[in-house]
Amino acid sequence: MDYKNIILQVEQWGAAIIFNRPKALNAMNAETLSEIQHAISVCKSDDIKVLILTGSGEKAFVAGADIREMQNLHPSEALAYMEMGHETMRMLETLPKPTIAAVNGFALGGGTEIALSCDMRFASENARFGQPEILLGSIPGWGGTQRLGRIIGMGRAKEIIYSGEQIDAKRAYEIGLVNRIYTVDQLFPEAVKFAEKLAALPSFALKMAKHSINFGYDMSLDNATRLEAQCCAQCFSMEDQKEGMSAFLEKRKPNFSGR
Ligand code: DAK
Repeated sequence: MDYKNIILQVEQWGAAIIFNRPKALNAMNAETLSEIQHAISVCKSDDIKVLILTGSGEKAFVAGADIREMQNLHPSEALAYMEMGHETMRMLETLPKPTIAAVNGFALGGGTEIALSCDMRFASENARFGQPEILLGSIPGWGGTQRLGRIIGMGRAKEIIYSGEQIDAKRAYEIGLVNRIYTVDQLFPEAVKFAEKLAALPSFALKMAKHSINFGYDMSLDNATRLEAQCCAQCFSMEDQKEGMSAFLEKRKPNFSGR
C-alpha cells in the first residue's frame, strides 16, 4: 500500500509509524486511520520486535481527529467513524509486542487517545496533551473516556476531559501519563535506544507480559492471577526461557533467539 499521510520505517529493532500530514498538524482523517491500520498489520510480522509511533516535524504528534472532516457528520456517520477509530486503537493496544508513543509536540484529542493505546509514552519537553473535545461540543470518541482514567485515575481524567485544558509534558509526567521526558532532539533517538533494548529481550516473554497485563486488568484478581500463571507457564515451552536461566547459572550473557 502506498501511504499518503504516514511513513512506515522498518529497522532492525522494529518499526516506526510516523504521522506525516504537516499541513493539518498530523490531524487524523479516515484515510490516515486506514493507512495506520494497514501499517499495524505489517508490524504483526515476527521480524518486527517493537513499534514506535511519532509525528513528523517538531510541532505535533497528532493534533486530534480532523475537525474539517468531522464537522458535518450525521450521528450514524459519526458512529462509523468512531468505530473505525476504536478498531485502530484496539489493533494498536493488542499488537503482541511493545509499543512506544514518542510524543513530539501537540497530542490533542485523538492524538492523546493514540498515545493512550500504546504501552508507554515518551514525550519531548514541548509535548502537550489534552482532550479538548468538550470545547467542540463533543466528548472523546476514540477511547479517551475509558483509557485515560485507567492510566492516570478517574479524578484526573475527569478534570482533563471536563475542562478541555491542555497539560504540558512535566505535568503529564507528574500524573503518570508519560513515562519519560527528553529534549526535542533526543526524543526519537532515546525511544529507539529503548526499543533496541527491548528487541534484544525474549519476544515471547514480552508478548506474554503484555497479554497478562492488558487482559488481566478487567478481571477479578483470582482470574487475572490464573491468566498470569498460564502466560508464565507458556514461557517455559520456549528455548529463550532455557537460555535465560542457563545463562544466569553459567554466569554468562544470554543469547536469546526469539524461539
Ligand atoms: N483538524 C483539522 N485541522 C487542524 C487540526 C485538527 N484537529 N489541528 C490543526 N489543524 C490545522 C489548522 O486548521 C491549520 O490549518 P490552516 O488554517 O493552516 O489550513 C493548521 O493545522 C495549523 O494549525 P494552527 O494554525 O491552528 O496552529 P497553531 O500553532 O496556532 O495551533 C493547535 C496549534 C494544535 C493548538 C491548534 O491547531 C488546535 O487547537 N488544533 C485543534 C486541536 C483539537 O481541538 N483537536 C481535535 C480534538 S477533537 C468521534 C471521533 C473522534 C473524536 C471525537 C468524536 N466520533 C466520530 C464521534 C475525536 C475528536 C478529537 O480529536
